[in-house]
Amino acid sequence: NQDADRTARLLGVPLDLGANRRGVDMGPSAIRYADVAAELAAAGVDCIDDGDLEVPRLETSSPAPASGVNDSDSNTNTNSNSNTNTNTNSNSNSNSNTNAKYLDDIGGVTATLADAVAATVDDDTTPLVLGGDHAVAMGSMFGSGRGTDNGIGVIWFDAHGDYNTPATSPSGNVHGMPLAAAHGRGSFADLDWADTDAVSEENTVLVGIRSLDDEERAALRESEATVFTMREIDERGITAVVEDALEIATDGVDGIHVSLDLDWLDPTVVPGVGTPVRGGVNYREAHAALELVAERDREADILRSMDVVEVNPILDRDNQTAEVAAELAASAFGKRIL
Ligand code: 5AB
Ligand code: MN
Ligand code: MN
Ligand code: MN
Repeated sequence: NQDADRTARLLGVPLDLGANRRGVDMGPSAIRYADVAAELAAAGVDCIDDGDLEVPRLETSSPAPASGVNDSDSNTNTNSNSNTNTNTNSNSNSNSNTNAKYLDDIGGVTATLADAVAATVDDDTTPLVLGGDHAVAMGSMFGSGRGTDNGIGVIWFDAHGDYNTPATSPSGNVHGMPLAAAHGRGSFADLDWADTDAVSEENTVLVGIRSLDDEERAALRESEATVFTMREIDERGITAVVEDALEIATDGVDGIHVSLDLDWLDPTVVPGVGTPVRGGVNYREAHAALELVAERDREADILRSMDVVEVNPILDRDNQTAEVAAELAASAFGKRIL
């Protein structure tokens, strides 16, 4: 056991409405089954498990926005919050969100999660959000950055940029949009649950990217975010790249959110992801990266919140992707070999 003085709060969010296939809703269970609590204990971290948020189920939700034209009764789910109807002016932008499936339901989950994350951070406890698809990161970021003077930095470990908007998305899947939402891009600027002040764009760093859609690439190029693709990792090595990412993400903000999409790793290491892309980081590189986060945190107390997302047990083999998720979270929270 090690001498960290951190308390982690597990917040499970079994959301799959943001992804294009079933299975990631079982991620929180699989990560718990992989004994994330014991992994965290080995890092010297006390762990409180708050269980799972209630989320609308795919079977009882409609992909079209409740605010869409002539579709005012589509949002019939009893779990969705009353604040999910985001377009108060139904004529101005009711069409711009129609290519974001289940956006109203996802907005309700986001708002609930953001409140839980903000309360956890206020309590000097570190939220570890267990996804669920990557849309949950909106709630993590909005809650983590709430009330900060300068917003928070973000390190986004992912194969993908997740920088589409409803207008640019080729799939309509919201898990490809959370970082664009955090920066208030496109129609996300009009949604009342999307807190565009929570995250500082210039303190946003994407690491390990290897799959971008055309409009998404253009949006990222003109954004203030820093993108380290796999090519930079190939050339300079994972530690140099992550050191730079930490420098940029922490500069002038109160702390950072670390968002770990398991498809960041190579699919040979993590078969249980819904959108695998060849050519990702290997097991040791992933640990090195998250151990550097912990090292910087020991020096300067930078880690405000983290999420581990996109674990799909249906596609996994022997729960190994969930195990990797649990181990990497523990590394970020300070687990050391010596
Ligand atoms: B993930 C794609 N860019 O927008 C899209 O797994 C994939 O959270 C998004 O990174 C992948 O649908 C979302 C083609
Ligand atoms: Mn991804
Ligand atoms: Mn992602
Ligand atoms: Mn995915």
